[in-house]
Amino acid sequence: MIRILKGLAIAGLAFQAFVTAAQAADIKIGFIVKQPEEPWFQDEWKFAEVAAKEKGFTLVKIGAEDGEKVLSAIDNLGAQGAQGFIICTPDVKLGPGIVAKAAANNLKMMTVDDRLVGADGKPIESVPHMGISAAKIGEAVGQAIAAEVGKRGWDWKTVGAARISYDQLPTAVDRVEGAISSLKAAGLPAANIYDAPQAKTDTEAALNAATVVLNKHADVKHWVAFGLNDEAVLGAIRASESVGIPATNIIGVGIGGADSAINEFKKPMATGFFGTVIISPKRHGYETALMMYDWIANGKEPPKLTLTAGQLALRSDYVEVRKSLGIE
Ligand code: FCA
Repeated sequence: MIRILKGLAIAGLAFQAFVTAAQAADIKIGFIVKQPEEPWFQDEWKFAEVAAKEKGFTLVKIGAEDGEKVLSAIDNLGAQGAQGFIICTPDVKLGPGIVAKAAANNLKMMTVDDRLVGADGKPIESVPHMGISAAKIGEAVGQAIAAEVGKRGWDWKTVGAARISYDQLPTAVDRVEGAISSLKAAGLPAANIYDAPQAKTDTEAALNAATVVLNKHADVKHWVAFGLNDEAVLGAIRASESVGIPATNIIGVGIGGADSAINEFKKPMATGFFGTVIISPKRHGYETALMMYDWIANGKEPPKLTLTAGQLALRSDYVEVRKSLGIE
């Protein structure tokens, strides 16, 4: 009798495993990103793929650089029989439209990196979100710059700050304002901060924005630069090179830590790109994909808000920092 019961129990377990595997195979999750060519987003996708392999679901990666592409991507996911998606939208103001599109297609959704805003300009709190601790990370950027300004013995009065900005994106504002608060606390006069608004969040747009500011203030001797991400700061550094500012006269610290930053550190001669705050594409890609899977497969809704931390890495110590984070 016991043996029969045991046999039944084992058969039951096997059946359960079979059902779970079959369910996972039917699960399809979209991962929509605003800038597919950016290494950060490539990494997010890579880690989401790890989750897909681990759980056996299908991941559909879609690049959507504008609102029209986002809306058709969501329709497309619906038509393909997906059950949910994760999105970093090209424009957070599309929030209500994206939420409505997801509902019309009966898709669960969560956001990553950039949080949707509603018609009232406030974050849409009903949509689960994973972002970075933007203000804190920005403060770390500012502190790293300030420490180096001190080491180089610059007088704050002679320092110009290039604020590479993308103010339509709240996380971008939080990041640069965090940096500014640290820099001001260290002694940077508010009048020395020059806004360089970028039209897009890539290196080229940042280069264009920074060039205008550097040319306009050609009398400034020492520069510091910060922005939304590594691309923004790299744009400022490329601009400084093109107008003839020596690498020793500019200190830029980015946010990200993906290939764009690491390749810069690997250059034989130090550039003005002094450091980056490394953030985690593994958490943002792998964890969001797992959360979405768990929501679809087990009805477990993701937390409404998850904020991830960053870790400063400099050209001089990035290898060790990456090792300590388990990246290298
Ligand atoms: C935003 C930026 C990306 C990355 C991400 C965490 O989406 O555009 O470069 O920093 O936040």
